[in-house]
Amino acid sequence: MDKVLKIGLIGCGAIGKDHCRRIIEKVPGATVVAVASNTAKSADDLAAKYGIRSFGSDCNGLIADPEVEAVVITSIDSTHHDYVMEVLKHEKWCFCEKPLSQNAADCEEIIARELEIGKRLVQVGFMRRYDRGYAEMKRIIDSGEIGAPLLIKACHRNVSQGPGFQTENGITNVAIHELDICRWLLGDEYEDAQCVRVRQSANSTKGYDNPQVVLLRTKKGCFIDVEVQVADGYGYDIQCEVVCENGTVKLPDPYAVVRRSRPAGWDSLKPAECMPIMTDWKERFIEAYDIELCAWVDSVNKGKLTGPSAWDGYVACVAGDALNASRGTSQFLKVQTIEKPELYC
Ligand code: ISE
Repeated sequence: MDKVLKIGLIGCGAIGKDHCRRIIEKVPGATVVAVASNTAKSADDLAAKYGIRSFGSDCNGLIADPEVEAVVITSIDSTHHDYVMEVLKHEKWCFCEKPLSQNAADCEEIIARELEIGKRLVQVGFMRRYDRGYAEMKRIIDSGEIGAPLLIKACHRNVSQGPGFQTENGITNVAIHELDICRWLLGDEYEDAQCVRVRQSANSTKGYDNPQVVLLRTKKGCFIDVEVQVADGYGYDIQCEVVCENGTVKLPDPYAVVRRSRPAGWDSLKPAECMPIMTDWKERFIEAYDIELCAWVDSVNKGKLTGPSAWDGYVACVAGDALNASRGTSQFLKVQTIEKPELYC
């Protein structure tokens, strides 16, 4: 019989529930055997739904349990580092949702522990690398057909944020996706970074900056500009265009089919109402999440991780730290990493 990887899942909020369903219903070669969460009730409810074990709020107990071979971490961002370190204490496989940690220093601890073990055990949930649109953009850029990449113009817009959201989270929780995907698309590393506060939207009444503009320069001299709106009030809108020497590549909208007809009430519709726009971020990259977890399980079952590493999680956090430190300084700050260990080359 084929191997079935037994997974324990920590964090039973929106993405936790989604990944639990995904693994049980869609991912071959794996199942979820146990769940735990900061709030015991959400773990109990999810466990009851699938008839699996609940560890309530005992997340470390779940990690230590002998039946659990791999751990998926989908808890709140500030808990990621500690749970990853706990999983590494038991030398188990770990899939950690982005961000790997809240800052670069915490990521360095994770890297040091992996180096001690001598094996990659951690994968970070940068699911955009598994999205067909981004993958096709990368294929075209890497083919060299349209020349060398020069610039990236991107935007990341969310409808709204929950309580407790802070300006810094616009980088560590939201723009972190761009910090990973831009270096992946360009095959380049960051030189320096600057976060610019611009005119604030009328939706910015909750005490955090909105929008913020993220500027990055790479070692090869590419320039990246990302508009980050964490409360745009209209939709989950992700855009990315890479300008190359002899052409451009642009991320397609998720609705690839463009309807050209007159729906009922057409005359009274404003143009903006004609084009559907998603509001739930879990839907926008739904296929990428499926492919990502299938690829992770496949690589774990083969004994060698291939997806975004602790190093990738670290580089994104180093850039994030530089951006947060640069806010209000009007200066580009160096994105200074430690030397890349052989394990991640
Ligand atoms: C959200 O917190 C996420 O985790 C998603 O991955 C991201 O795409 C979204 O913009 C964030 O708000």
